[in-house]
Order: sequence, then C-alpha cells, then structure tokens
Amino acid sequence: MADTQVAIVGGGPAGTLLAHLLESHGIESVVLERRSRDYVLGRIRAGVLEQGTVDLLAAHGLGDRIDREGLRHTGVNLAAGGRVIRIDLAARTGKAVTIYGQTQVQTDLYEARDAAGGAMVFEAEDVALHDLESDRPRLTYSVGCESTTFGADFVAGCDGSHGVCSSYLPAVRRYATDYPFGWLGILAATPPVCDELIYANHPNGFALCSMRSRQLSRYYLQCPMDTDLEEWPDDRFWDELRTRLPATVGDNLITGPSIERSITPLHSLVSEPMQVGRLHLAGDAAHVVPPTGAKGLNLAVSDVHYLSRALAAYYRDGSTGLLNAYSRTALSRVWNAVRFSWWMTQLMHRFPGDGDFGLRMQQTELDYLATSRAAQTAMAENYVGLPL
Ligand code: RFL
Ligand code: PHB
Repeated sequence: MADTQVAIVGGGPAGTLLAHLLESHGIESVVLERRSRDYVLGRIRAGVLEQGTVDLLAAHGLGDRIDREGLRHTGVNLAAGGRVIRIDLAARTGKAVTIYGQTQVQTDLYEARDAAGGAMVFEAEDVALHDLESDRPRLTYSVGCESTTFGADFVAGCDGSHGVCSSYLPAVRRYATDYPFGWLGILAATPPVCDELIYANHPNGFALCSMRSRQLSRYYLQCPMDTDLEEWPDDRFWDELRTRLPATVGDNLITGPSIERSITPLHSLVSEPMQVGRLHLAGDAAHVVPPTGAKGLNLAVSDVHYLSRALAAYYRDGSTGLLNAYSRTALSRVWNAVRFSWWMTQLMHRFPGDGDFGLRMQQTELDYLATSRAAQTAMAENYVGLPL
C-alpha cells in the first residue's frame, strides 16, 4: 500500500465522514475497517440527527436523501405520571431534529467514498500504530494472510469504543460512569405510535418510542444488565411497552413481529486529551454517552468537523494552531453533550436503590419542565444540538 496523508482507523460514521471532508479539501486518506461493509451497514444504532449535523452533511453534498427521506421533528415529548409534556423545539430554538438512521447515513457515506474512488480496506485485522511521536507514523494491518505496512502524516483514531487507537494515548485521563441498566431495543415494520419521539418515565422503568420512517418503528425499554433476550419474546415486549406509556398513547400502539432486537449497556466515558503526537481520536473512540440524549453520532460528526478543519489548515499553509487546539475545541462540545445525556438519563430512568427522594426529584424536575419556558429552552437547545 502506498503512503497516504491521513490514515483513518475505523470505517464507521466518524471515519468515513472524515475521509469525505478531507477529500473536499484535496487531502488524501485511507480508511481501515475491521468489519465487512455489510456488517457495518447492518448495525442498527442512532436515529436522531441534530440540525447542525444535517446542515454539515448537506454542505458536503450528502443532503439529498436526507431531504427526501428524513423526517423533520419540531418537537419531542416527555411522558410521566400519565401526562405528556411536549417540548416545542422549533418555538424554543428555531431549530429541529431530523429522523434519519445511522444505517442510512453510513450508506450515503460509503456511496460518496465509492464515487470519489476513496481508499477503504474492509476486514483489516490487527491494525497497529508505530512511531506516533515522529513526523512519519506507520501502520500495519493484515487482510487474510497478507500483512501490509504504510506510512502517513497523521493517524485519525475513529475506531469506536472497542477500538485500539485509544490505547496509544499513554497519559490519557478517563472519566467514566456506568449506569446500572441497559436498553432492550426492537425494530418493527409498524407505523410509529406517535408522529414525534416519546421518552417515558414509568415505575417499571424508562421507555422510548422512536422511528426510522413512517412505516418503521424503533422502541426501547430500560432493562436490568443481565437481561436475556430469549426471555423477551415480542408479545412480552409490546405488553411492557404499553404498560410504560400513558394510556392515551399505549392504546394506539400498533404491534407486529420484530425485525431486530438488541440490548445496549449505558455508559458515559470521556478520554482527555483526545490527541497525542500525530494521533487524533474522534467519535466513540474518545467518548461514549448513554443514548438517552441522542448525542453519540452527532458528536462523532462535530469531532471530525473540527479535525478536518485543522488538517485542512495544516496542509494549506503549515499552520498547527487548530491541530494543537483540536482536543480542547472538541472536548468543550463533548462535555456539554455528556452532561446533557447524563441529565436526561437521570431524569427518565428508574435507578435501583433510588428511594422516594430520587423519585420526588424527578417529578419536581418534570413539573418544572412542564411549566417553565426557561427550562424548556435549556432542554430544547441541547436536544437540537449546541452550535459547532
Ligand atoms: P462506530 O460507529 O463504533 O465505528 C467505529 C468503527 O471502527 C471499527 N473498528 C476498527 N477498525 C479497524 N481496526 C480496529 N481495531 C477497529 N476497532 C473497531 C468498528 O468495526 C466500527 O465500524 O464509532 P463512530 O464512527 O465514532 O460513530 C459513533 C456512533 O456510532 C455512536 O455514537 C452512535 O451510534 C450512538 N447512538 C446514537 N447517537 C446519536 O447521535 N443519536 C442517536 O439517536 C443514537 N442512538 C446510539 C443510539 C447507539 C446505540 N448503541 C447500539 C450503542 C442508539 C443505540 C442503541
Ligand atoms: C433511536 O431512534 O434509535 C433513538 C432515538 C433517540 C434516542 C436514542 C435512540 O435518544
């Protein structure tokens, strides 16, 4: 393999969008992805794009399908104690979110890489980084029995929360917390129960009604960490979901066979700093948030926006100011999203061992959100995404 300017480890949204943004600045890159293309495209994950994410994708030629197929939501709902509090995102912020699945984002990105003839290596195993403190790092990897070495000016670690790149940051400090539950999620080819998302707080635990399209629903239930999927046949899932929703919503639930089921643990994690020498981390490789605030994919997008801008400045005139400031710039947005995701998780879930005091705090906060325009604005501006 010939040397390249930027070697990108990980071909998820962070890695492939970075390759695409670099290309628009005339910077060459190679993406190394451990899995097959179909495997990456088959992972059902995020569904909510912030307005800034949609604008950025559109500004780089990736907006057409989002325009046609994305669902623009101007509000989001919090349900608790039988009532539904609608947060009017458009009225409070002038912005909205767009429902458009990560699978669709990834498809658009792979198609854009194909059209540009961008180098992507799938099923790249044993990726290792060398000489990161020099000005010519090298990477090694293998596909099947064939091993390859190549050099790059920079390495972007976009290999997610189970990747290898973060282990190359020796002096990194990790701030982390685990939540004592997970989310049991299903995808079903049924019309969504509501035109907008509903986050529900119920004595049995949290529930979320989301969607991918007008014919495809995505629902989640808070579940204990040791939950066995086998013990949750579809009927049990639907019954429990109906129980956790206000009757006015649950009565309209249209059920059907699930087409995907999964359990996701919930964590918050931030690695600080996000760079060492010529290695820069982006996306889940550097930070993980619980999905409650719908922030993970959006943070991956903002990281690579900052990183591509910094690399573009370097290749334009040799300036290193933005590159040196990358970690600081990205982290200030990351910490805000970590705080918001933690806050929404605290507000909407049942925490084992939380007594009456915890419940009254949640009820009081929800009452405040129901009645205070200031509280609604604070939630809305975080949900639609803080400015880049
Ligand atoms: P990814 O998507 O994990 O991609 C990393 C890629 O790196 C590859 N890889 C390696 N490649 C080469 N060598 C190695 N050693 C490698 N190790 C790993 C992996 O195979 C993979 O392809 O990270 P990236 O690109 O940073 O993107 C982050 C997002 O995927 C993630 O934050 C979101 O999915 C989180 N998320 C949500 N985010 C939102 O913004 N809105 C949402 O509504 C939302 N909902 C969710 C979510 C995540 C969920 N799960 C399953 C964790 C809902 C769920 C249930
Ligand atoms: C989803 O549709 O998968 C989804 C939506 C909102 C969230 C998390 C996940 O907060």
